[in-house]
Amino acid sequence: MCYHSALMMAVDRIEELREEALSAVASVGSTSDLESVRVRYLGWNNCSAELTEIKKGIRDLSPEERREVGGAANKATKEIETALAERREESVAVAEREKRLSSEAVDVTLPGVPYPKGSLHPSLRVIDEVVDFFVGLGYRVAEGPEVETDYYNFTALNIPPGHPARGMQDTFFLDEGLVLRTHTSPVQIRTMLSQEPPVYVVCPGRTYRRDSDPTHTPMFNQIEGLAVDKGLTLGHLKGTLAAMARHVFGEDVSLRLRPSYFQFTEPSVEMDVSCFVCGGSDPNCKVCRGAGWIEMGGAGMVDPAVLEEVDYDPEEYTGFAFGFGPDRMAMVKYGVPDLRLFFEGDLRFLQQF
Ligand code: FA5
Repeated sequence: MCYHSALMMAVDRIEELREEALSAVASVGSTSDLESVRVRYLGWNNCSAELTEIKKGIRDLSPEERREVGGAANKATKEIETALAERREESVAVAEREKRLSSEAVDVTLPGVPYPKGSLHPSLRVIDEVVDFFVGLGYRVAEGPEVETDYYNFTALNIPPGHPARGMQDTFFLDEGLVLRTHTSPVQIRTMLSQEPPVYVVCPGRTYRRDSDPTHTPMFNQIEGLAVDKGLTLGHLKGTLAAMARHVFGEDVSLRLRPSYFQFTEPSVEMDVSCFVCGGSDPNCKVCRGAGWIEMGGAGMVDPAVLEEVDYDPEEYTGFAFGFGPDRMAMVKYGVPDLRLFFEGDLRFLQQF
Protein backbone atom coordinates (compact mmCIF):
# COMPACT_ATOMS: atom_id res chain seq x y z
CA MET A 1 0.00 0.00 0.00
CA CYS A 2 1.37 3.38 -0.96
CA TYR A 3 2.17 6.01 1.64
CA HIS A 4 -0.78 8.19 0.67
CA SER A 5 -3.48 5.53 0.76
CA ALA A 6 -2.34 4.23 4.24
CA LEU A 7 -2.45 7.77 5.56
CA MET A 8 -5.86 8.42 4.01
CA MET A 9 -7.25 5.22 5.51
CA ALA A 10 -6.15 6.24 9.00
CA VAL A 11 -7.59 9.74 8.60
CA ASP A 12 -10.83 8.34 7.14
CA ARG A 13 -11.15 5.87 10.00
CA ILE A 14 -10.70 8.70 12.53
CA GLU A 15 -13.44 10.64 10.77
CA GLU A 16 -15.74 7.59 10.85
CA LEU A 17 -15.07 7.06 14.55
CA ARG A 18 -15.71 10.77 15.23
CA GLU A 19 -19.07 10.65 13.42
CA GLU A 20 -20.10 7.38 15.09
CA ALA A 21 -19.14 8.71 18.52
CA LEU A 22 -20.99 12.02 18.04
CA SER A 23 -24.18 10.30 16.90
CA ALA A 24 -23.90 7.78 19.78
CA VAL A 25 -23.53 10.71 22.22
CA ALA A 26 -26.56 12.42 20.67
CA SER A 27 -28.77 9.34 21.00
CA VAL A 28 -27.98 8.11 24.56
CA GLY A 29 -30.84 8.25 27.03
CA SER A 30 -29.06 8.06 30.41
CA THR A 31 -25.84 9.10 32.14
CA SER A 32 -24.67 5.46 32.39
CA ASP A 33 -25.11 5.03 28.59
CA LEU A 34 -23.13 8.23 28.19
CA GLU A 35 -20.28 6.71 30.19
CA SER A 36 -20.31 3.54 28.00
CA VAL A 37 -20.04 5.71 24.87
CA ARG A 38 -17.09 7.54 26.44
CA VAL A 39 -15.31 4.29 27.26
CA ARG A 40 -16.07 2.87 23.83
CA TYR A 41 -14.63 5.81 21.89
CA LEU A 42 -12.05 7.38 24.23
CA GLY A 43 -11.07 4.40 26.43
CA TRP A 44 -10.63 4.29 30.16
CA ASN A 45 -7.70 3.07 32.28
CA ASN A 46 -6.72 -0.30 30.80
CA CYS A 47 -9.62 -0.36 28.50
CA SER A 48 -8.28 0.95 25.22
CA ALA A 49 -10.40 2.35 22.41
CA GLU A 50 -9.75 2.31 18.68
CA LEU A 51 -9.03 6.04 18.61
CA THR A 52 -6.50 5.70 21.42
CA GLU A 53 -4.88 2.84 19.56
CA ILE A 54 -4.53 5.00 16.45
CA LYS A 55 -2.98 7.73 18.60
CA LYS A 56 -0.53 5.26 20.10
CA GLY A 57 0.58 4.21 16.60
CA ILE A 58 1.36 7.78 15.64
CA ARG A 59 4.89 7.59 17.06
CA ASP A 60 5.76 4.97 14.35
CA LEU A 61 4.81 7.32 11.56
CA SER A 62 6.95 9.74 9.60
CA PRO A 63 6.87 13.37 10.85
CA GLU A 64 4.47 14.46 8.04
CA GLU A 65 2.14 11.53 8.69
CA ARG A 66 2.27 12.20 12.41
CA ARG A 67 1.15 15.78 11.90
CA GLU A 68 -1.78 14.79 9.72
CA VAL A 69 -3.03 11.72 11.63
CA GLY A 70 -2.23 13.30 15.04
CA GLY A 71 -4.08 16.51 14.10
CA ALA A 72 -7.17 14.56 12.94
CA ALA A 73 -7.11 12.29 16.04
CA ASN A 74 -6.73 15.20 18.48
CA LYS A 75 -9.50 17.15 16.76
CA ALA A 76 -11.85 14.11 16.87
CA THR A 77 -11.00 13.45 20.53
CA LYS A 78 -11.69 17.05 21.48
CA GLU A 79 -15.01 17.12 19.65
CA ILE A 80 -16.13 13.86 21.26
CA GLU A 81 -15.09 15.12 24.72
CA THR A 82 -16.96 18.40 24.19
CA ALA A 83 -20.10 16.56 23.02
CA LEU A 84 -19.89 14.24 26.04
CA ALA A 85 -19.50 17.19 28.45
CA GLU A 86 -22.46 18.99 26.91
CA ARG A 87 -24.70 15.93 27.14
CA ARG A 88 -23.62 15.41 30.75
CA GLU A 89 -24.57 19.00 31.62
CA GLU A 90 -27.86 18.59 29.82
CA SER A 91 -28.71 15.44 31.71
CA VAL A 92 -27.80 17.08 35.03
CA ALA A 93 -30.11 20.00 34.17
CA VAL A 94 -32.89 17.60 33.17
CA ALA A 95 -32.45 15.63 36.38
CA GLU A 96 -32.54 18.82 38.43
CA ARG A 97 -35.67 20.01 36.65
CA GLU A 98 -37.37 16.67 37.19
CA LYS A 99 -36.45 16.72 40.86
CA ARG A 100 -37.84 20.23 41.22
CA LEU A 101 -41.02 19.36 39.34
CA SER A 102 -41.68 16.35 41.53
CA SER A 103 -40.92 18.22 44.78
CA GLU A 104 -43.03 21.23 43.76
CA ALA A 105 -45.86 19.19 42.30
CA VAL A 106 -49.36 20.43 43.08
CA ASP A 107 -51.99 17.85 43.86
CA VAL A 108 -54.85 19.14 41.76
CA THR A 109 -57.19 16.57 43.28
CA LEU A 110 -56.98 18.17 46.77
CA PRO A 111 -60.08 20.15 47.75
CA GLY A 112 -59.73 23.98 47.49
CA VAL A 113 -59.58 26.40 50.40
CA PRO A 114 -63.20 27.32 51.14
CA TYR A 115 -63.99 31.05 51.25
CA PRO A 116 -66.39 31.93 54.02
CA LYS A 117 -69.81 32.77 52.60
CA GLY A 118 -71.37 36.06 53.64
CA SER A 119 -75.06 36.66 54.21
CA LEU A 120 -77.32 39.64 53.68
CA HIS A 121 -77.47 42.12 56.55
CA PRO A 122 -80.91 41.96 58.25
CA SER A 123 -81.57 45.64 57.44
CA LEU A 124 -80.71 45.00 53.78
CA ARG A 125 -83.18 42.11 53.68
CA VAL A 126 -85.99 44.41 54.82
CA ILE A 127 -84.86 47.20 52.46
CA ASP A 128 -84.87 44.71 49.55
CA GLU A 129 -88.35 43.47 50.45
CA VAL A 130 -89.76 47.00 50.72
CA VAL A 131 -88.06 48.23 47.55
CA ASP A 132 -89.19 45.11 45.63
CA PHE A 133 -92.74 45.76 46.73
CA PHE A 134 -92.74 49.37 45.51
CA VAL A 135 -90.93 48.55 42.27
CA GLY A 136 -93.70 45.98 41.72
CA LEU A 137 -96.23 48.83 42.04
CA GLY A 138 -94.37 50.83 39.38
CA TYR A 139 -92.29 53.08 41.65
CA ARG A 140 -88.79 54.09 40.54
CA VAL A 141 -85.78 53.92 42.88
CA ALA A 142 -84.19 57.36 43.54
CA GLU A 143 -81.08 58.16 45.56
CA GLY A 144 -79.45 61.29 46.95
CA PRO A 145 -76.19 62.30 48.69
CA GLU A 146 -75.52 61.51 52.36
CA VAL A 147 -73.72 64.84 52.77
CA GLU A 148 -76.59 67.19 52.10
CA THR A 149 -77.06 70.93 51.99
CA ASP A 150 -79.07 72.66 54.69
CA TYR A 151 -81.49 73.74 51.93
CA TYR A 152 -82.50 70.20 50.84
CA ASN A 153 -82.41 68.69 54.34
CA PHE A 154 -84.46 71.46 56.01
CA THR A 155 -85.39 74.68 54.21
CA ALA A 156 -87.02 73.16 51.10
CA LEU A 157 -88.97 70.83 53.39
CA ASN A 158 -90.64 73.82 55.00
CA ILE A 159 -88.23 73.91 57.96
CA PRO A 160 -86.62 77.38 57.63
CA PRO A 161 -83.52 78.44 59.63
CA GLY A 162 -84.32 78.93 63.29
CA HIS A 163 -87.50 76.83 63.13
CA PRO A 164 -87.96 74.66 66.29
CA ALA A 165 -88.60 71.56 64.11
CA ARG A 166 -84.85 71.54 63.30
CA GLY A 167 -84.12 70.79 66.93
CA MET A 168 -86.14 67.54 66.76
CA GLN A 169 -83.45 65.93 64.61
CA ASP A 170 -80.08 65.99 66.37
CA THR A 171 -77.97 66.95 63.40
CA PHE A 172 -74.30 66.33 62.55
CA PHE A 173 -73.22 69.68 61.08
CA LEU A 174 -70.30 69.72 58.63
CA ASP A 175 -68.83 72.76 56.89
CA GLU A 176 -70.88 75.91 56.42
CA GLY A 177 -74.28 74.99 54.98
CA LEU A 178 -73.62 71.20 54.90
CA VAL A 179 -75.01 68.44 57.14
CA LEU A 180 -75.05 64.64 57.24
CA ARG A 181 -78.63 64.16 56.08
CA THR A 182 -80.93 63.46 59.04
CA HIS A 183 -83.56 61.73 56.89
CA THR A 184 -84.15 60.62 53.30
CA SER A 185 -86.80 63.33 52.76
CA PRO A 186 -84.34 65.62 50.86
CA VAL A 187 -84.48 63.04 48.04
CA GLN A 188 -88.17 64.04 47.63
CA ILE A 189 -87.09 67.59 46.82
CA ARG A 190 -84.25 66.54 44.51
CA THR A 191 -86.64 64.23 42.62
CA MET A 192 -89.42 66.82 42.24
CA LEU A 193 -86.95 69.47 41.08
CA SER A 194 -85.63 67.11 38.42
CA GLN A 195 -88.93 66.01 36.86
CA GLU A 196 -92.53 66.94 36.20
CA PRO A 197 -95.37 65.10 37.96
CA PRO A 198 -96.59 62.38 38.15
CA VAL A 199 -93.89 61.12 40.53
CA TYR A 200 -93.70 57.66 42.09
CA VAL A 201 -90.34 57.04 43.79
CA VAL A 202 -88.92 54.98 46.63
CA CYS A 203 -85.64 56.17 48.15
CA PRO A 204 -83.59 53.88 50.42
CA GLY A 205 -80.43 55.25 52.04
CA ARG A 206 -78.25 55.88 55.08
CA THR A 207 -79.10 58.74 57.41
CA TYR A 208 -77.40 60.20 60.51
CA ARG A 209 -78.43 61.68 63.85
CA ARG A 210 -76.66 62.26 67.16
CA ASP A 211 -78.55 59.39 68.84
CA SER A 212 -77.42 56.26 70.68
CA ASP A 213 -79.60 53.90 72.73
CA PRO A 214 -81.15 50.42 72.21
CA THR A 215 -83.54 51.73 69.52
CA HIS A 216 -81.46 54.63 68.14
CA THR A 217 -78.06 54.56 66.39
CA PRO A 218 -76.04 57.49 64.98
CA MET A 219 -76.19 55.91 61.51
CA PHE A 220 -79.37 54.19 60.44
CA ASN A 221 -81.32 53.44 57.27
CA GLN A 222 -84.51 55.02 56.07
CA ILE A 223 -86.80 54.30 53.14
CA GLU A 224 -88.64 57.27 51.79
CA GLY A 225 -91.59 57.06 49.45
CA LEU A 226 -93.17 59.84 47.43
CA ALA A 227 -96.18 59.84 45.13
CA VAL A 228 -97.45 63.04 43.46
CA ASP A 229 -100.30 62.83 40.99
CA LYS A 230 -103.76 64.20 40.30
CA GLY A 231 -106.36 63.18 42.89
CA LEU A 232 -104.17 61.33 45.45
CA THR A 233 -105.73 61.12 48.94
CA LEU A 234 -104.92 59.89 52.42
CA GLY A 235 -106.90 56.76 51.46
CA HIS A 236 -104.30 55.97 48.76
CA LEU A 237 -101.54 56.44 51.32
CA LYS A 238 -103.20 54.11 53.81
CA GLY A 239 -103.96 51.43 51.18
CA THR A 240 -100.39 51.54 49.85
CA LEU A 241 -98.81 51.28 53.31
CA ALA A 242 -101.16 48.48 54.42
CA ALA A 243 -100.26 46.42 51.33
CA MET A 244 -96.55 47.06 52.00
CA ALA A 245 -96.88 45.95 55.64
CA ARG A 246 -98.62 42.72 54.56
CA HIS A 247 -95.82 42.08 52.05
CA VAL A 248 -93.08 42.43 54.69
CA PHE A 249 -94.75 41.12 57.87
CA GLY A 250 -97.40 38.69 56.58
CA GLU A 251 -100.98 38.67 55.31
CA ASP A 252 -102.62 39.01 58.73
CA VAL A 253 -101.19 42.37 59.80
CA SER A 254 -103.26 45.55 59.68
CA LEU A 255 -102.20 49.18 59.67
CA ARG A 256 -103.10 52.04 61.99
CA LEU A 257 -102.49 55.73 61.34
CA ARG A 258 -102.19 58.11 64.29
CA PRO A 259 -102.21 61.90 64.05
CA SER A 260 -98.69 63.33 64.13
CA TYR A 261 -96.72 66.34 62.99
CA PHE A 262 -94.12 66.84 60.29
CA GLN A 263 -93.33 70.25 58.87
CA PHE A 264 -93.45 68.93 55.29
CA THR A 265 -96.72 66.94 55.39
CA GLU A 266 -100.26 68.05 56.20
CA PRO A 267 -102.04 66.15 57.63
CA SER A 268 -99.22 64.08 59.14
CA VAL A 269 -99.50 60.59 60.60
CA GLU A 270 -97.47 58.06 62.48
CA MET A 271 -97.98 54.53 61.13
CA ASP A 272 -98.17 51.39 63.24
CA VAL A 273 -98.62 47.75 62.15
CA SER A 274 -100.56 45.29 64.29
CA CYS A 275 -98.23 42.96 66.16
CA PHE A 276 -97.64 40.00 63.85
CA VAL A 277 -96.41 37.88 66.78
CA CYS A 278 -99.29 38.11 69.29
CA GLY A 279 -101.89 40.19 67.41
CA GLY A 280 -102.39 42.16 70.63
CA SER A 281 -103.40 39.13 72.71
CA ASP A 282 -100.22 38.77 74.82
CA PRO A 283 -99.55 41.46 77.46
CA ASN A 284 -95.98 40.07 77.83
CA CYS A 285 -95.21 39.97 74.08
CA LYS A 286 -91.50 40.72 73.51
CA VAL A 287 -92.14 42.43 70.18
CA CYS A 288 -95.01 44.87 70.95
CA ARG A 289 -94.66 44.78 74.76
CA GLY A 290 -98.39 44.24 75.07
CA ALA A 291 -99.37 47.31 73.03
CA GLY A 292 -100.60 45.22 70.08
CA TRP A 293 -99.08 47.73 67.67
CA ILE A 294 -95.54 48.33 66.37
CA GLU A 295 -94.39 51.77 65.21
CA MET A 296 -92.94 51.88 61.68
CA GLY A 297 -92.42 55.51 60.66
CA GLY A 298 -93.97 58.79 59.65
CA ALA A 299 -96.12 59.75 56.68
CA GLY A 300 -98.60 62.29 55.41
CA MET A 301 -99.97 64.28 52.50
CA VAL A 302 -97.25 66.48 50.95
CA ASP A 303 -97.65 70.02 52.34
CA PRO A 304 -98.75 72.46 49.58
CA ALA A 305 -95.83 74.73 50.63
CA VAL A 306 -93.41 71.97 49.57
CA LEU A 307 -95.17 71.51 46.21
CA GLU A 308 -94.91 75.26 45.63
CA GLU A 309 -91.19 75.21 46.51
CA VAL A 310 -90.56 72.80 43.60
CA ASP A 311 -92.93 74.63 41.23
CA TYR A 312 -95.68 72.01 41.26
CA ASP A 313 -99.22 73.46 41.26
CA PRO A 314 -100.90 72.39 44.56
CA GLU A 315 -104.30 73.16 43.02
CA GLU A 316 -103.69 70.52 40.35
CA TYR A 317 -101.56 67.94 42.16
CA THR A 318 -101.61 66.29 45.55
CA GLY A 319 -99.14 63.82 46.95
CA PHE A 320 -98.34 61.53 49.82
CA ALA A 321 -94.97 60.72 51.38
CA PHE A 322 -93.73 58.32 53.99
CA GLY A 323 -90.47 57.42 55.72
CA PHE A 324 -89.77 54.13 57.52
CA GLY A 325 -86.87 52.92 59.57
CA PRO A 326 -86.01 49.51 58.00
CA ASP A 327 -83.52 48.80 60.81
CA ARG A 328 -86.32 49.04 63.36
CA MET A 329 -88.51 46.90 61.10
CA ALA A 330 -85.73 44.28 60.95
CA MET A 331 -85.37 44.45 64.74
CA VAL A 332 -89.03 43.64 65.12
CA LYS A 333 -89.12 41.06 62.33
CA TYR A 334 -86.10 39.11 63.65
CA GLY A 335 -86.64 39.78 67.38
CA VAL A 336 -83.36 41.64 68.00
CA PRO A 337 -83.44 43.54 71.32
CA ASP A 338 -80.74 46.16 70.62
CA LEU A 339 -80.39 48.08 67.33
CA ARG A 340 -76.69 48.78 68.01
CA LEU A 341 -75.91 45.08 67.35
CA PHE A 342 -76.76 45.69 63.69
CA PHE A 343 -73.80 48.02 63.17
CA GLU A 344 -71.05 46.50 65.32
CA GLY A 345 -69.94 44.19 62.49
CA ASP A 346 -69.78 41.15 64.80
CA LEU A 347 -69.89 38.11 62.50
CA ARG A 348 -71.34 35.89 65.25
CA PHE A 349 -74.39 38.13 65.22
CA LEU A 350 -74.61 38.65 61.46
CA GLN A 351 -74.21 34.94 60.61
CA GLN A 352 -77.50 34.16 62.35
CA PHE A 353 -79.51 35.65 59.48
C1 FA5 B 1 -88.62 61.31 59.59
O1 FA5 B 1 -87.40 61.19 59.51
C2 FA5 B 1 -89.41 61.81 58.43
N1 FA5 B 1 -88.54 62.30 57.40
C3 FA5 B 1 -90.32 60.70 57.90
C4 FA5 B 1 -91.34 61.19 56.96
C5 FA5 B 1 -91.11 61.08 55.62
C6 FA5 B 1 -92.52 61.75 57.43
C7 FA5 B 1 -92.06 61.55 54.71
C8 FA5 B 1 -93.47 62.24 56.54
C9 FA5 B 1 -93.23 62.11 55.18
P1 FA5 B 1 -88.77 60.32 61.97
O2 FA5 B 1 -87.83 61.25 62.59
O3 FA5 B 1 -89.94 59.90 62.79
O4 FA5 B 1 -89.33 60.87 60.61
O5 FA5 B 1 -87.98 59.02 61.48
C10 FA5 B 1 -88.62 58.01 60.76
C11 FA5 B 1 -88.16 56.63 61.20
O6 FA5 B 1 -86.73 56.58 61.17
C12 FA5 B 1 -88.49 56.32 62.67
O7 FA5 B 1 -89.80 55.83 62.77
C13 FA5 B 1 -87.47 55.27 63.00
O8 FA5 B 1 -87.91 54.01 62.53
C14 FA5 B 1 -86.28 55.69 62.20
N2 FA5 B 1 -85.30 56.38 63.04
C15 FA5 B 1 -85.26 57.67 63.40
N3 FA5 B 1 -84.16 57.92 64.15
C16 FA5 B 1 -83.49 56.77 64.26
C17 FA5 B 1 -82.27 56.35 64.88
N4 FA5 B 1 -81.49 57.19 65.52
N5 FA5 B 1 -81.90 55.06 64.79
C18 FA5 B 1 -82.66 54.18 64.10
N6 FA5 B 1 -83.81 54.49 63.48
C19 FA5 B 1 -84.23 55.77 63.56
